[in-house]
Amino acid sequence: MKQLILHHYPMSPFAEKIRLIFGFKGLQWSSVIIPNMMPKPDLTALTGGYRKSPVMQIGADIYCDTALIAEVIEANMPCPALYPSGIAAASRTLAQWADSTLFWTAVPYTLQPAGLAALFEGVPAETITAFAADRNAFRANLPRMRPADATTAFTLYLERLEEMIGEQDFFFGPAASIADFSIYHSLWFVRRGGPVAKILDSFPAIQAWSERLSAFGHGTLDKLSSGAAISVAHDAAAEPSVGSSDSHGITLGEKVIVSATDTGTEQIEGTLYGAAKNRISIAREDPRAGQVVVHVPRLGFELRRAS
Ligand SMILES: N[C@@H](CCC(=O)N[C@@H](CS)C(=O)NCC(=O)O)C(=O)O
Repeated sequence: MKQLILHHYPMSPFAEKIRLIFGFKGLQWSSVIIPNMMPKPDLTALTGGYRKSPVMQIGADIYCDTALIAEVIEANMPCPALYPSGIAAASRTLAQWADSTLFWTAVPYTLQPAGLAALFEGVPAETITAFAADRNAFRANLPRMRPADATTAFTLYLERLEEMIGEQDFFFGPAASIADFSIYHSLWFVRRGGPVAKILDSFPAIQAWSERLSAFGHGTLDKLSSGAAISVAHDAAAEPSVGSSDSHGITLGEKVIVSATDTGTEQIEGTLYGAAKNRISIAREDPRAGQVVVHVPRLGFELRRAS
């Protein structure tokens, strides 16, 4: 299998989702640590602007968003399955809810003053101020949830999840699926919040399930510098285009812009290289990375002509 490179940082919940999927699949991967706030010049040399964590790189192919990254990992290593037959659609749908609604409830729940103090213990005040300003811009499109509302909603979600898991090993029965990994990373983040993590003590089925998930580990990894990852892209050729099943009336080769619609909406500009049912691929030229192809999922991204 080709070298899998993950651009991420330790405290990133969405990165934890992918690190654990690497463990689940028993994969070997290369770890590039990126900054946890802007600027991220070596990451955006590869992505053309996309700034979120994580990003997966295979040669000159750059995969954004964990929904797509998980699909690409599955295509490279189908067993054990992330989308087991019979529960594939249900697990994708629950995963989408967890990556959006559950995550954006767990974050304001955790970042109330007591959780914030635990997460940023020992961090200089000016770094915390810079981080807060970065995240205010990052999530400007989303409504703000106050701590009391976040606590109420998060408690209700945990009660539902506890009931859903019941006696089962995983959310859809004896086999893990993408839903488990998507639910896990939000709770993993809450667990880092010191006193606010106590909320999880009241949910024994979730606790037991969390331990099953974390036992997958992170696979085997080696460290790579961001400069070396750029060289890997520079020296590789991207995979052939997936062709076009475009619904936007844009033909391959036209100049386009894609961007996420929820958070981190920085634009990626290039030419349309591929337009599959669930994936958009954009070719772009970077002074350092050379010709790269950036892939984003359809869901959660918008595509438009550059002019
Ligand atoms: N939908 C994205 C969400 C990724 C995301 O929001 N990641 C967070 C970190 S866990 C992020 O990028 N925050 C801003 C940053 O790290 O600069 C995905 O599934 O990959």
